Amino acid sequence: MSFDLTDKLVWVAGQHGMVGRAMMRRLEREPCALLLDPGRTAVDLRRQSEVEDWMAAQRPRIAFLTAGRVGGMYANDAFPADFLYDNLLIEANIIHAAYRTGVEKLLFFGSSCIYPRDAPQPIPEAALLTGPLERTNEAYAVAKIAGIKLCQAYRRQHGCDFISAMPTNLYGPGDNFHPETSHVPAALLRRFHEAKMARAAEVVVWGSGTPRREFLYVDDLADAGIHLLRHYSGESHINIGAGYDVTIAEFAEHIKRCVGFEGRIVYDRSRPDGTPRKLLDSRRIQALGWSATTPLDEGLKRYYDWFLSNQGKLRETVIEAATSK
Ligand code: GFB
Repeated sequence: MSFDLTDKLVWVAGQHGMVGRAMMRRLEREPCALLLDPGRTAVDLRRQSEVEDWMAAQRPRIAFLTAGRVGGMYANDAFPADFLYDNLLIEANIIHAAYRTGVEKLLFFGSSCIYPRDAPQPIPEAALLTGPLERTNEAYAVAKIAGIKLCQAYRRQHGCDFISAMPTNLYGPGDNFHPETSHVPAALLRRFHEAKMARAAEVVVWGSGTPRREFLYVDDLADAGIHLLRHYSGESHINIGAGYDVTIAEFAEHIKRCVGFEGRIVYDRSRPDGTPRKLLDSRRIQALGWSATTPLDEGLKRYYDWFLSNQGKLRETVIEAATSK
């Protein structure tokens, strides 16, 4: 099968986030039309009637659901109400409105944290809901699992061609560089860079350095998203990974080398490690004809070049207590 994008109006929900921006860059090479996000003040994606009215007026034919509240392990742990509430509302509103307005195909992006903390490695899609989740990101994981189940339910009950993809840990242009709420790639890139500029003797890395993570360059993810849209239609979510993992200590060494920092690395063991290992089994997407192409050092080089040329306008998402508003 090959789903055709020609002349179709495509909406990337969340097009100002890292994944949404990468999707927009990738879609510029496709023969489709791109719908610009209405902006948060015009349409709050957590408000059902605002989403329904906007989608009914714009009538996108294809939707990529990248919008959501995201953050690293500290943000997930500190703001579970926001992560659960915002993500549940955003995905339920968009998926339901997509059904009501006859969206032909929708791709929902989840996260590798949907899997049990002690899932077998590499993690197959079938590991979903087979064991307890990692405590620090349980709220976000439950919301993302609900998104998968929404796509499946609308497919079963209404015949909607809604699919979902589970990316591994991501990095790339447009990342959130807030020192506390970011994921490890942005936190370390910034910290090593600032330490180099300040000629500091050491850089602090959270935790023990022993957890293992798989890192995917965000433009590879966007390419996988287009590939799945074209070539996949089914109930199961599909993993998207790079195919190999590294320890956080090894990852810190890669960033240190990329930035050119010459001091020491020290570990702050008062900070949690989170899940011990998260490596996705990406054989299903590989069988569909897609594999990641950006090696880690090449991706990090592009990431750092982007960081250097965007000094002064870096995104630093401060997570505030949205649910108390
Ligand atoms: O990227 P990160 O916050 O996400 O942390 P998770 C990954 C690992 O890096 C953990 C270590 O073992 C951290 O202890 N780490 C070292 C750091 N230094 C730092 C630092 O300065 N900042 C951060 N943030 N980590 C997230 C979930 O889990 O994965 C999300 O919380 C999402 O829900 C995302 O699913 C993909 O991989 O642990």
